[in-house]
Amino acid sequence: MSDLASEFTPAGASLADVYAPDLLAFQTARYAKLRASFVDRFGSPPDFFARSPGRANIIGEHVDSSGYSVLPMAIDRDVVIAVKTLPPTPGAVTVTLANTDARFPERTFDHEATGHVTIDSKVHEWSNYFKCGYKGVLEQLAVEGTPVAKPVGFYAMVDGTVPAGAGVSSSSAFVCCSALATLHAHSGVLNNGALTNAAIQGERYAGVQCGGMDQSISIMAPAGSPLIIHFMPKLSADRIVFPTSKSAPVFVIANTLVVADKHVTAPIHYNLRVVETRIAAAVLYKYLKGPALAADAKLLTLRDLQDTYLASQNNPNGFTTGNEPAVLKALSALVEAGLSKTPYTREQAAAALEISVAELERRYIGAINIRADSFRLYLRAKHVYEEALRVFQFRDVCAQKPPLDSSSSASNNSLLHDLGALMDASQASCRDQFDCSCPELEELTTIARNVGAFGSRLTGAGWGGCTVSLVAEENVAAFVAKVKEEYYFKRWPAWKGDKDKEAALEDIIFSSKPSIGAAVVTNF
Ligand code: NG1
Ligand code: MG
Repeated sequence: MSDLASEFTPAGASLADVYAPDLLAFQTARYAKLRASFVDRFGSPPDFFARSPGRANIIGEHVDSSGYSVLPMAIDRDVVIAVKTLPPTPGAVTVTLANTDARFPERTFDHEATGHVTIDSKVHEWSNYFKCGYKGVLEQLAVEGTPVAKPVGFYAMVDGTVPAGAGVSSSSAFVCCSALATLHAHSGVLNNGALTNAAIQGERYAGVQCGGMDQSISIMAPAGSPLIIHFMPKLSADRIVFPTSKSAPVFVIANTLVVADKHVTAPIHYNLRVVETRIAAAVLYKYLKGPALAADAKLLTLRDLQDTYLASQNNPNGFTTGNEPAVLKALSALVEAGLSKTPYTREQAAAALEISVAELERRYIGAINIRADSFRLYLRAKHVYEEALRVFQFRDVCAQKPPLDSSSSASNNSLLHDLGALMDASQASCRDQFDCSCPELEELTTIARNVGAFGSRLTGAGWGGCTVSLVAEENVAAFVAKVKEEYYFKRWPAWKGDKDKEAALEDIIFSSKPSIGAAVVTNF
C-alpha cells in the first residue's frame, strides 16, 4: 500500500488546516451556526466535527469497475457532522440524527449488537447513508482494528454543502463523513485505506454496486492535489502535482440539469456496461488461451486480463506491470484483433465462449438487472483500455513538464493544452464508445471549449449530471459568466436577473481547486 492509504486521517485539525484561506471566513461562520443549532436541539455543544468532501473525476471514467486507476480530485464542498457521544447505558444504543436542512427530518435508530443496523435499500431515505458509514466502520473495526465491544450512542447534526444529485458524489461524501464520525466517536483506529474500504462496503448497503473512486478520494485527498488511485493489486494512491507556480489550473463543474437516476436506468446503463465489460474480458481471455478457470471462479475484469496478457505468447515485447502506457496500447490492439466490431447477440457471445446461452446468463448477468439483446463488446473494451491509458498519460504530462515560474505563461498554456486534449478525448470516447454521454452533456462541453476551457468532459457516470472543464485561474470568472449566458440563460431565460435563481446557480456551476480529504475538526 502506498503512503496515502497507510496514513491516518487527521484528527484534531483546525478549520485553517482544512479550508483554503479564502473560504475560512465562510466556514468559521458555518461551523459557528452548526454549533449553535446543535446546542439549540441537544442542549450542549458537540465534542467534535467530522467532515468529508465531494469529488469531481478529472479523468478515468467507467474504468474503476474494470479495476483500472482513476484520477479524481476532492472539491471544496463537503458534509460536516457535529457529534456528541453519550455516556454508556444498559440496553439498546441510540443514535439521534438531525440535519440543518429542513428537507431531511430528524431520525433515531438503535441497535443492540455491533453492526446490527437495518438499512432498507429499497427506501430512499436520507439517514440510510449515515447508517452505511456507521455500519461499515463497526464491521471494519471487527476485522481490522480493535473490535468495539459495545457501540456508543451519540447525537449528530449534519450540515452539507455538496449539491445533491449533481454528479459530485454527495452520497459518498456523506457515507465517508459518517464513517469517520463513527470511528472517532469510538476512539477507533483505522488507516485511510481501511477507512475507505469501510465506506465502500458501507455504501453498498444503500443498494449500489459502486466502484471505489468516490470514497477513496473523499477520504485520502491531500490538500491541493488530485490523486491517481489504484485498485490493483490493492488500494493505493499517489499525488498528482501540477507543475505550475502561477495560474494554477482550476476545474469548473457545471451541471446539465439532466437528472440521471442510477437506480432507474441501471439496467440499460451502469449495470449493462459492467456486464458488457465482463463478457468482453471473458471473450478476450479465450482469445489469449488463458489457463482453464474453475466454473465458480470470480469473473474476470479487463484489468485481470492484463496479467493474462503479460504472461501470454501474445506479449512478444515482454512488457511488464509498471509500464502501463505500453501495456495498455498493446491491450487496445488486442481488442481489435480479438473482438468483433459488430454487437454480439446473446447467442453469439455464448458461442464465442463455447457455453450455452443459459450459462452465459447465469455467469455474467445472474441477479444483475439488465435489459439488452446484444452487447457492444468491442466498443466497451476499447473505451476502457484507451481511457485507462489516458489516466496514465495525464499523470505523466503533469510529471514531465518542467516547473514553471510566473514569466513562462507560454509553457503553462502548453501544459494546460495537453491536459485539456486528454479530457476532450475522454469525452469523445464516453460519447462514441462507452455511450454514456447525452445531447446536453455534448452541448455543455462544446460551449465550455468555445468560451475558453482547455478541455471539457462529463464527470461521474454520465447520461446526464455534471461536466468538468479545465480553465486557467485568471479566466474562471469570465468563463462561468459566459457559460451561464450560453447554456443556462438560453434554456431558462427567466432565470436571468431573478435573484433566487441566480443564487441557486452557485450550486449548479462552480469552480473548485483540488481540496483536502476527510478530517476530524476539534480545534473550533
Ligand atoms: P456516480 O454515478 O457519478 O456516483 C459512478 C460510480 C463510480 C464510477 C463512475 C464512473 C458509484 C457510487 N460511483 O459515479 O465509482 O464508476 O460512476 O466512472 O457507483
Ligand atoms: Mg453517487
